[in-house]
Amino acid sequence: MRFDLALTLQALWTGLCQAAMQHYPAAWGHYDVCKSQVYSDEGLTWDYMACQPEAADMTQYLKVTLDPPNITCGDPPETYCALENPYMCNNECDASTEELAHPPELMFDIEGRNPTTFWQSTSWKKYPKALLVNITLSWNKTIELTDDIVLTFESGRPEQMVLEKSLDYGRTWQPYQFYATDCLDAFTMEPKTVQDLTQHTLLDIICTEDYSRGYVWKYDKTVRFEIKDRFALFAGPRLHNMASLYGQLDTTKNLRDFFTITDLRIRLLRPATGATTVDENNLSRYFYAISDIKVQGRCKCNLHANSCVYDKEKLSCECEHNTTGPDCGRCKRNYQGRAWSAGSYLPIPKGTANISRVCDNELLRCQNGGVCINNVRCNCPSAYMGLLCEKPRCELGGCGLPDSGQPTLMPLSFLRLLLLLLGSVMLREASCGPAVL
Ligand SMILES: [Ca+2]
Repeated sequence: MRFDLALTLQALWTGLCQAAMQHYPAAWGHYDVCKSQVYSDEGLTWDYMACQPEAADMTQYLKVTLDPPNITCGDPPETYCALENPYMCNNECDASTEELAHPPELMFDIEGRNPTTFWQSTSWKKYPKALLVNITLSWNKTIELTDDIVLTFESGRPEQMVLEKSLDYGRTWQPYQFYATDCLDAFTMEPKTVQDLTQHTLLDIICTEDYSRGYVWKYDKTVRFEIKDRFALFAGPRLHNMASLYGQLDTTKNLRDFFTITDLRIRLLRPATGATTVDENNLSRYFYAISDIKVQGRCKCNLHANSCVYDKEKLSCECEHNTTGPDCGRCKRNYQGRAWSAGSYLPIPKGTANISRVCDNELLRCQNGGVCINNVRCNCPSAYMGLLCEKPRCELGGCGLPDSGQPTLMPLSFLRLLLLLLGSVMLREASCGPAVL
């Protein structure tokens, strides 16, 4: 099942963009400014810096897909019982009644009011066959996670689940974390927590029992993937030393890729049962329900953009530094004097833009007597224009080369006569229209 919030998202994004467009003073390590004008020996020129968009709530820009597609409750309507009390059966799901429907988009709406809104699966009526649900979140864009992924369950938390990520738009998947009440039994993995990780084992994939034990509905409703605890291994407990983290991200591609995704997949493998045995006479007690999913991140722009736009249901970076592409992953046409490279967080605080060069003394020279300025522009003689001064500057009507054998431009007076004639014909055909002359 797919859903689409294009219109609302567009409005939200416009608001966000306006906020993002305001340039704040270059606070230490924020990388929010891509370039600034400076005076140098050659006059006013641009100083380029590494830059990245601000972190935002990324759930506004995703598409959600459920597998199997008909796993959402309510078609046909069903009544559910409470996990802790099989005789309390007042949870009704009916897809055709708005107040009783639990579609997937309710995992991404704004919470804070009571009662909560949530997506709910069908119950485990095919027990002992496993109740499996895949929830895939797709951005169709590389994004970098900046905060913990948090799932809030309305039901008991699942006894077994896996969080997976993709970096290639869903073609291949890697696990991010395993969750189980018994890691050994479920995945033959030793239970661990994020606190067991060190700088050297940060990329290890662990199974944790922290978020599966206990089925008390009112408490312990969240399942986390701890991004900040992992950042803290380099940046310190309160992330006060982000320079250290940025330095590591700069030099370690694996680490950078670890926090980068295009898709997330939540694989729900076994619902909460609250006991060692399943009550086969009351399978309406077992199901999944999720009220909220939080994913904070930013568009990956390779440190070449400080804003990202959402247009036609797609995020893309607003690239600077003569780069282009959804992730600013290549040089703009005519700006390929040097191979493309990502910007760098170093040196702190401004980083390095690693700008694609327009001109240099070896590969891409300014032509027709132009002079290369700071590798980013050619200072052209007055008779020439273009990036490399390759085009003669044309005066009005003066670019023709009458003796070259190519068709010559029509004289201006002849053109005007032709337009007059055309105009009078059109005026006869229609009573109103654009003025011709
Ligand atoms: Ca909700």
